[in-house]
Amino acid sequence: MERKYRISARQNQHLTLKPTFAGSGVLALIPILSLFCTFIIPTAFADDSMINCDAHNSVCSQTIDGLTVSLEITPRPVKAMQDLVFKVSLSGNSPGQSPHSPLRSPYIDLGMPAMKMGPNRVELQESGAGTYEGRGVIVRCKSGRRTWFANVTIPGTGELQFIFDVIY
Ligand SMILES: [Cu+2]
Repeated sequence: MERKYRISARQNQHLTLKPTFAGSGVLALIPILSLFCTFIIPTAFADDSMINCDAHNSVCSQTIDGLTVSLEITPRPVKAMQDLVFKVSLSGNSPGQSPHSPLRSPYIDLGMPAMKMGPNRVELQESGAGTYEGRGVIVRCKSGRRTWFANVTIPGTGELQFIFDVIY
């Protein structure tokens, strides 16, 4: 099965996925998402000055309304075109109590600063007390820019944006 995939990947020159990704549903989105990368807003620049999260080396945290929201992306370093696990942890206020008990699980929208990107939402599932996990893929942008954001929405509380560098 794996060998068969490898052969077909070689035949399709544009297919850059490694065989280990076979079977991952999110990868089906890559060809679609890649199309949006071409829509660059010309005035956009200095993306890296916006970086507020060293996702390659650490868990990143921000606070909103007394709630500490941590984002961890694995495996590290964070690479494009790879199946990634996004883990969001809520602490500070009891996650199970009002007003910070999410009406539904938090979710993440991936995108690039000042670029018009296609929708790329990572749905998170509760994996423990105050922790939520989901899988997603960051595509390789044709512009060559490597600054991406993860916009974390906590339903009923608000949104936080983690901006980080991605390896291509
Ligand atoms: Cu892009």
